[in-house]
Amino acid sequence: MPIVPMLLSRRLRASPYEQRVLEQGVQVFTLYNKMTLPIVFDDMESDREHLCEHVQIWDVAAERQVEIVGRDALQLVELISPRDVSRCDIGQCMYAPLCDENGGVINDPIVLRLAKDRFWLSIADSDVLLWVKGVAYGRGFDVDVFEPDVSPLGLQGPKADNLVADVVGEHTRDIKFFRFIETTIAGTDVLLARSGWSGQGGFEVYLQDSNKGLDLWDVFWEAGQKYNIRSGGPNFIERVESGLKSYGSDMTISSDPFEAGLEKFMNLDKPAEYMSRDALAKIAKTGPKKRLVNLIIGGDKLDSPRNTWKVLDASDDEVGIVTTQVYSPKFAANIAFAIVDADYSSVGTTLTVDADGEKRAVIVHDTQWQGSA
Ligand code: THG
Repeated sequence: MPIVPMLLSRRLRASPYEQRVLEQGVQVFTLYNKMTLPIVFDDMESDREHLCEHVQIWDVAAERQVEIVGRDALQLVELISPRDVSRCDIGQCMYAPLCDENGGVINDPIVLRLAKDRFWLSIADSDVLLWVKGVAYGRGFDVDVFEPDVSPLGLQGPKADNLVADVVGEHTRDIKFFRFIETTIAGTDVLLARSGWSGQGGFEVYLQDSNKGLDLWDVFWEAGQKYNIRSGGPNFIERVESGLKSYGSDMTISSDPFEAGLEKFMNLDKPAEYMSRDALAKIAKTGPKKRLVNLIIGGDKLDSPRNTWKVLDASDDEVGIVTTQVYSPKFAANIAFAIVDADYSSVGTTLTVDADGEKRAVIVHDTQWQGSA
């Protein structure tokens, strides 16, 4: 896998945890919301193994927040998402796709409701702030929309519960999935949510003062020694095994949310106005033209996550593209996500991919990777 160095200039925005991440010997960063996002420390496979057994501390400050606050805040969040955000309690997180007037997916954030009229969109990698500001201005809404000084820190893995209970208190074991509390850790006010971009469970701590980043890190790092804590990051192998899709790779503004498999996170009949209503109603009737599917790719172990391979039918016509691909030690197989024409999306469909000139057999698999081990 080719690894290229990145120059950490001021233009590439720094995380408040960066000093620790560098001290911990980060091997690979990716770029996310114009920030560095550390993703590999030891190597992808051993990072994955450790994540599934212990607890890791993740610098996910690049998951930026877009704050929407003011009298019309709910109306604005409703307008930009097909999910019924009016049902989101204060203290609740909701995974809610943002869709434009054509039904295109703008982003797939976690929405946090901090107060009746105050929300954070915890965004994936696309420019949400400017779009939301434009919508708010165009509609004359009474809201402020801005990027607050908030930097999430992830604690992921099976021992995250014990670690957070030790640091914050036993009551944190009762925080339900996608709920958060307000608390103080290392002398700084944070939100503590049960969430995170792995299938291994854990928490996300939303730091609200970047001057306190290293203090917050150190508290968990020291308390985590007895749990064999290590630095980590969203793991490319584990996330595909767990079925987590990444905006920019597995869906883009050209995807509709049906194609992207986000039906579960939409309420097309919600009472509030939303700008994608007509477009999504149309697609709901005909069904999407394409679908994001799981694929098993035959042949040698894959060693590059770059996603440019075409999916071909029996006559070598292009019927899709691979969006993410990786070798999974757990399933002893090359596992992948691909966007294919809906006609070729049912489980068991056999196709091929053009793997940089080499043809490989592929099969559409179910979304849980059942029976692939
Ligand atoms: N945490 C925070 N912000 C984020 C992410 C995160 N912003 C960017 C990106 N990740 C947003 N995308 C997702 C996608 C999936 C999930 C979370 C954020 C997720 N999905 C669960 C699943 O698919 O199993 C469950 C979703 C649900 O049931 O509501 O967790 O990770 N702060």
